[in-house]
Amino acid sequence: MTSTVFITGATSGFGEACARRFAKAGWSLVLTGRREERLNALCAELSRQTKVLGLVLDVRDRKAMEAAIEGLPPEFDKLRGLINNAGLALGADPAPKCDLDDWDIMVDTNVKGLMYSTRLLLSRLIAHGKGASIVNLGSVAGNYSYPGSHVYGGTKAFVGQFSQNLRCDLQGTGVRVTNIEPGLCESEFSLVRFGGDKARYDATYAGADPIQPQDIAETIFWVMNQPAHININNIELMPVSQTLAGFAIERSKG
Ligand code: NDP
Ligand code: 8X3
Repeated sequence: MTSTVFITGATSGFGEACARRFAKAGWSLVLTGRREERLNALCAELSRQTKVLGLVLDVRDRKAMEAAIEGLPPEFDKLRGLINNAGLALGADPAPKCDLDDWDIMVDTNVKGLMYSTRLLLSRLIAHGKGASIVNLGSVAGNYSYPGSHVYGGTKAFVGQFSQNLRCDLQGTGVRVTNIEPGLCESEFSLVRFGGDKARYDATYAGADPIQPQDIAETIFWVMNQPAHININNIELMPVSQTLAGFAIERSKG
């Protein structure tokens, strides 16, 4: 039987790369995102390779998520995989300068949106049983602190702990849970974070040979295709050019 994967945030970056990778391997796809034109274009392209359903969805909209998932057509409702990828950072200013609306959006998307898709799709993954997988997109920002990470890093720490906790509750179902924790990756992530500032986006990646979305897609594909008795708990990956920042010390001038 063909395997089906549900990917949140497939209109760019990791989600789009995952859609291409899984399509190449013949998986059926349920792809979501808010940008309808992009979603339609991707679905049209990949439908030449495999079965694809596009759902224009904002993961923060619980009612819309409930309706869309309840209404999944029969050929897409038997899921083997869920990739909880939709997410974003907004701003990198120090906390006292931040806009509280940006903090709300990060929590609503990275925490609550991920909660909704997980809870609403769990019964379908459990019905598949052995070999089913949930892959969550955490981040190194959930493990280490850096200036300007505050709420973004906090949401990714939630993803890490939620992933571990889910595993406990899914014991005996065969459903696996993995937290992927990347460092610097080149995608629209930084364009979104810096409010469309292209110069800042370019500076973020300049000379850093960052991880590419295709690298993350290969990692996720590998995780989900491990033998059914193996759970990859988490994978933290960084470009070779990036290391941990180290401790910061404020020194008196006197
Ligand atoms: P992109 O900005 O390229 O992609 C983000 C995707 O999420 C888009 O498809 C976007 O679609 C979707 N999305 C955002 N908000 C919503 C929403 N409210 N409802 C539905 N979809 C939404 O970034 P990446 O591919 O790099 O990021 C993917 C994930 O990986 C995120 O969770 C991010 O935090 C995480 N990550 C990224 C890293 C990086 O350096 N790039 C490193 C570590 C983790 P649309 O706008 O059409 O809705
Ligand atoms: C994105 C990675 O290092 O920009 O999650 O926080 S980082």
